[in-house]
Amino acid sequence: MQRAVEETYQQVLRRDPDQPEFHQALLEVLRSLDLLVEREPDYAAVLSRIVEPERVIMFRVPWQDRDDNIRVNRGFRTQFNSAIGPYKGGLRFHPSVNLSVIKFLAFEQILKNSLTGLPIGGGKGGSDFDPKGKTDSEVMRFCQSFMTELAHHIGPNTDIPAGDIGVGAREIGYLFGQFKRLRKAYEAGVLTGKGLSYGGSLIRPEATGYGCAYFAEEMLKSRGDSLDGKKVLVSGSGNVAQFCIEKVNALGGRCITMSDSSGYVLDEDGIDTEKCEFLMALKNERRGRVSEYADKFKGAKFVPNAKPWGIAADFAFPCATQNEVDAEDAASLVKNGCRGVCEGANMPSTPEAVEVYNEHRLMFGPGKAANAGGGATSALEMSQNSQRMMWSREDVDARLRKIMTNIHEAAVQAAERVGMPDNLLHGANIAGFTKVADAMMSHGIV
Ligand code: NDP
Ligand code: 2IT
Repeated sequence: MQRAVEETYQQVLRRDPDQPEFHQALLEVLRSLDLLVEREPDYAAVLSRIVEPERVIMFRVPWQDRDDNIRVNRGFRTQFNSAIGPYKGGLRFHPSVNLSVIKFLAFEQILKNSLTGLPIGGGKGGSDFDPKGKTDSEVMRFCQSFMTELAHHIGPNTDIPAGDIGVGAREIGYLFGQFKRLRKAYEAGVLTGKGLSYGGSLIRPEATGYGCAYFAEEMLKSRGDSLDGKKVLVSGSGNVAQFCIEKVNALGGRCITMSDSSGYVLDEDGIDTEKCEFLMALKNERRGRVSEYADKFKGAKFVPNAKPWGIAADFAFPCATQNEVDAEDAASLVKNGCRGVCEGANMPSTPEAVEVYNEHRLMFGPGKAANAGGGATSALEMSQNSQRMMWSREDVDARLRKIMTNIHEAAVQAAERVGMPDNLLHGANIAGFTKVADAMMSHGIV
């Protein structure tokens, strides 16, 4: 590694030795930036600043459960980089959330948001609160308490949160309601992923999953191929997975798996439109487990405590969570004929899994490029809020598709710039970084 790159990494390890997820995300990016700095050494000057968040906020979130017990969770918001726009990124509610997880996600978000071509910086937040098994009233009280503190730090021109794992339409509604009450003003652009009745954008719920399928279509197109007729594995069964399945189907593919933390479902007949509707109602309304899908549809089977990566298929879309595909899983994918992996989730492949993809020349769409459609459409929601207008479904979807095409193109070009054609991971890291770094250099040492 170039000296400046290595020193930057060592400094982070010394300062925050207990943040493995952040180290992993950072090292992956630094390996790409090493190629850039070797050719364009001026960029080295930005490294020590871009790895340090502009601000980290941690706070107590007290709330009362249904039996009047006092519960205390921890809230986070990492405002990582505002060089090209206000901090932007989701909120994750999951028991595994800690500062390392939030910093890895916020760091990824800087480069991802830059890739969209829209003026949004990078941030992420959340809590170790577990919405599973909680009543709507408990979730509402938690969201109100969380927002009571977070409201001091966000605004339509400073920091704009959205959803992520465990934060969907219900949570965004409660968070917005409390923000509006505290602020005594209607600042619609403070959150994205809002309901359509109060400032949401058409296609925002669909955007991450649709965008991921569009990105895979671009990767295949560059090789004269398409998703049409492809057998596809999907993991997860939440927001990203649901709309990824829907769009892959629409593009002629056949999705045969989904999963949650209890196991996976295999449906060789394909998760068609009707079954996808059942899945959405199961997950978004009844908040049940994927095993119920296998109870409902003949031919589908539920495999507990396992991941879907051992099933033979042409393409894989990991859409659940970080590090869900390891080297062994990657080897199974390869052995069973898989030709490409497109990441709906953030950092779902371990570095060792990515090595296996590269060794076997799989097409690889890294998360920060392939799942950027969510953040991009959030920025389109902000534009509509500023205009006090609402664009049509067709309009937003066409913009999303164009953005995904542009991201693919930018990653291809940046990969060529450092002599690594076809390596979209290096390409995405470098294309995302250079725009932010150029802005930081213009701003002086701040
Ligand atoms: P949801 O909460 O809607 O769904 C998450 C899914 O992943 C569920 O099926 C969940 O299963 C599963 N999952 C979560 N954590 C784990 C775990 N530790 N082990 C196994 N399975 C797990 O979240 P999203 O669909 O919004 O997010 C999925 C991924 O996509 C995340 O990595 C997120 O960061 C990323 N992403 C999301 C965007 C968005 O717009 N929502 C945008 C870009 C990326 P269970 O219910 O059992 O926990
Ligand atoms: O990881 C992500 O890009 C998100 N959770 C969505 C961020 C956003 O601001 O819509």
